[in-house]
Amino acid sequence: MLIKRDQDRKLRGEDIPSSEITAERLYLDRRAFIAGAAALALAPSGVRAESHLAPLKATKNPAFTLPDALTSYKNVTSYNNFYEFGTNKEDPERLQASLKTRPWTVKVEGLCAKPKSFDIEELLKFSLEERVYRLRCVEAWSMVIPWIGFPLKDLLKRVEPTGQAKYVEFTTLVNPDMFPGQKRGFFGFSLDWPYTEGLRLDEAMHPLTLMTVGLYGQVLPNQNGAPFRVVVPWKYGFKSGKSIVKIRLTADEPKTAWNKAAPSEYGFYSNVNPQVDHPRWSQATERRIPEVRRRETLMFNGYGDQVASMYTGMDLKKFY
Ligand SMILES: Nc1nc2c(c(=O)[nH]1)N[C@H]1C(S)=C(S)[C@@H](COP(=O)(O)O)O[C@H]1N2
Ligand SMILES: [Mo]
Repeated sequence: MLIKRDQDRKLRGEDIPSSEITAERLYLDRRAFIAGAAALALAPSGVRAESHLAPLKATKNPAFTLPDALTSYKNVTSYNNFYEFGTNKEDPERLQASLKTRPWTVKVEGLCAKPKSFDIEELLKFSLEERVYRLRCVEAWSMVIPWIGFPLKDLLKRVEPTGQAKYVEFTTLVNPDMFPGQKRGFFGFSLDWPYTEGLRLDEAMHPLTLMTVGLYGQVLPNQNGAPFRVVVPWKYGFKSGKSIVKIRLTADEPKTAWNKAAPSEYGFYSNVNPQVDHPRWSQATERRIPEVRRRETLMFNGYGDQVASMYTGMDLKKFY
């Protein structure tokens, strides 16, 4: 997030030729046509290469749709922040193949009566929904993504948090063989691995907080945080930790990777707030990838009706 130099260059070059039909188009076609096969038959060969991931069935949840146009599959999967692969937006797509998502276990532990390790196959059997959410990066760009997942509360309830549990900590995999950015001697900006993030327990239990396993009708692409990634749509994107291996219930506010790296720039709460600028740039507006024009950033990323009450009485300039 500290490095912005590639953004404009990358964005300008990113327009998709109209001749190229993306997985997004395929996805929309699938919805539009009863015969999905017809859409596949019409697609040029390039499409199949882009949508090789396993399809994932999920029930569309009509309570979580948006009037906004979806960001293209191409943009969602080629303009990423995933510093385990490097700091450039194109690094995650370019280097993603080294991440192996099987076998994969997620430990849910800490202050709970029934700590448990969940195999990824077990997590895929949770009741999966499709929800369209905005994701607003702290760098002042945003996307609109059809995620597939289930509310985190469904998982937390299974382990029965104790009365002492006040926070939830998320930990991303550490494995330098899979993540070049974690290698010793990696040349470039590096975080203190593992990437950790955290939420207050009420935020974690909020129905909007989604544990995701897919997007655009398929399993998560590696670059988007496969195989298991949290999505917190009213907070800046960095709160949505990728490739999660541990979820821990704690009494104290967890340390978070970006807060450790630059405490004056990235706080624990990190709610999207157009009124509180980042020390080095405004948060009042944003660019919807791949647009150039700016639009106004909405308080809590547009989810204020659902989440504002959790912060009643808090000074959001202080708890940024
Ligand atoms: N483990 C890990 N999770 C991460 C990041 C990261 O570098 N490592 N980047 C964050 C940031 S800054 C953003 S904006 C989103 C980007 O998600 P996307 O690439 O799927 O759009 O992932 C977040 N989760
Ligand atoms: Mo971000």
